[in-house]
Amino acid sequence: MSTIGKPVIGLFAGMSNLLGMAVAHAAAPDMTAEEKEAAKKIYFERCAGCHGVLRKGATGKNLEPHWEKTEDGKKIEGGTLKLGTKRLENIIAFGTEGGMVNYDDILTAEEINLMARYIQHTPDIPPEFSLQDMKDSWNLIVPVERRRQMNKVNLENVFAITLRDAQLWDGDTHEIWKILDTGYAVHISRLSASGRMSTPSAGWLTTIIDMWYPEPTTVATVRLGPIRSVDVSKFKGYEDKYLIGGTYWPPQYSIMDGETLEPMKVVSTRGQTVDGDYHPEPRVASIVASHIKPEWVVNVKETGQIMLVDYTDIKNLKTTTIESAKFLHDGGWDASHRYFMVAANASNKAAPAVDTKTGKLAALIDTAKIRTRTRNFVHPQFGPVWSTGHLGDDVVSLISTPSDESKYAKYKEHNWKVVQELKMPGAGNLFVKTHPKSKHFWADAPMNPEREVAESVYVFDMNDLSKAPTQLNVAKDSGLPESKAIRGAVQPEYNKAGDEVWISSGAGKTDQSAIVIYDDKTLKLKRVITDPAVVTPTGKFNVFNTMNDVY
Ligand code: DHE
Repeated sequence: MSTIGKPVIGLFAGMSNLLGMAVAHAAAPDMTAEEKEAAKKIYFERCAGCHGVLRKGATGKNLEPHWEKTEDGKKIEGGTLKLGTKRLENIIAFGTEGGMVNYDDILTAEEINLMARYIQHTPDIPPEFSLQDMKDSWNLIVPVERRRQMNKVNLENVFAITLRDAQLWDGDTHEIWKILDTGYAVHISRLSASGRMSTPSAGWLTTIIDMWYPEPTTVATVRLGPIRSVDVSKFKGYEDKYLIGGTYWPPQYSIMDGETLEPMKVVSTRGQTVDGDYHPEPRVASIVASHIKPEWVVNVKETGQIMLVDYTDIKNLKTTTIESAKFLHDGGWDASHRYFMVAANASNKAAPAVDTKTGKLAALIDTAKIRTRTRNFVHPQFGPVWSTGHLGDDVVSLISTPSDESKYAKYKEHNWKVVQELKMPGAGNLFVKTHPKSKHFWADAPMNPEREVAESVYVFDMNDLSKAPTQLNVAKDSGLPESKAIRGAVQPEYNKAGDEVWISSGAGKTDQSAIVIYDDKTLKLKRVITDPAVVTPTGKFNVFNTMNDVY
């Protein structure tokens, strides 16, 4: 069954795609060259992440001028041309119940009209980016032999926080250690196997920040493309030898030297989906490094193929490709670090779990919801479980996972089944978190349309998971005045000791944001950080927890 839309003007559109040029559809509204340039920039910065560069859809809907697909044996068609400018303006401005967020507080009315017209035209195709392009962009600022430890900071309790540019916080003192310009649109930060070097994934620029210096220092940079995930080689004997980065455009992953970022290899992810259809833009979603093998798990979003990339011989790269489910996103390890479960967002029916020991698909778990990300803990009744929240439903699902430990053998009958659903006050969850030393399980809901829900986090008691969660209104606890835009509470993250939890509370660019810290045992407010430098914080990555995949 093909779910990929087809261009309305067949051969002509196809040829223009090959030539890398955009062709206006006859019925698309007129635009000047300047308007198109401005719209193209907004599209790549704001829309491509969900809808895809070629607009074929993933987390968001297909936005081609015209598409056709077959569902349950029936041919259906649609497209932006059919929706027209007025309807598109409304969708962009006010969002939809399907999960599209409103942009009326981000874009001006003129920009909304511009975008509504632009997406009725054939998609623009950005240029490719080769190994040579990467090599040309590579900048080794501090050679490896000149790097030495020059501070006594407790590096394992540093937090890398995503703002417009990366920030590093001393987790012991709660003070900003350094704000670094790491390029536009930082997403996540990953830590080297040693925990000394932090690599934020940003717009086009990938950076290594070395924390050995009196102040964290950028030691190398390279341009790869708009990137969502990076990781290092973590297996014994290969610690920090290589770094891998996966891009949304061009659809490929790149392997670099882990300490200098010297580009070594680029591998395209273009190819067939699990249904056998060719996809021109299968983007690299999450990447994780195995602790038990010299391998990375690379999740390719649109094709639903999970690649196990063996990094022992980069020149003769061995890859195992596992068929799973389409629209892979983010995931998490089980407690043993043998199984990796990944969300298959728009497939909406199965969450693939990979057995990295055997290199095979272990299960496709039926959860019938839109999953977000997974965390693991030991359930009092069901033993080891994965947990995953949902963007589109008001529950957190707990899924039983196998274990090699004999004490958990009695839970075998539950393995790969949803054993419990924890009730949330509404949908809109993005992140859940716990810690091996904690008895609490935290879930946010920043995408919920209700202010009260979106601005709060919900804490479950793991001794009695049938109890309703405790609501902590993070925006109120921040003490900041009510902002026009909702001050969503985002991504709980533990410190190394597992006794405090940091939460981002941010609204618009011009509103003061906060990092709100709670005591995990008492759930009492511990500290609010409202430094003016804290602007729209999102992800927070504790060095120890990130380098060891503790969650
Ligand atoms: Fe993320 C993880 C992709 C929007 C905050 N996000 C990830 C990962 C992927 C991804 C593939 C997994 C990386 C890994 O672990 O290897 N995110 C995307 C998107 O495609 C999407 C929908 C749109 C986009 O253009 O990026 C998107 N993400 C967002 C946001 O709007 C968030 C809330 C804030 C932001 O980006 O400004 C956001 N994503 C995060 C965070 C993580 C993440 C905080 C890591 C969480 C963790 O606990 O590990």
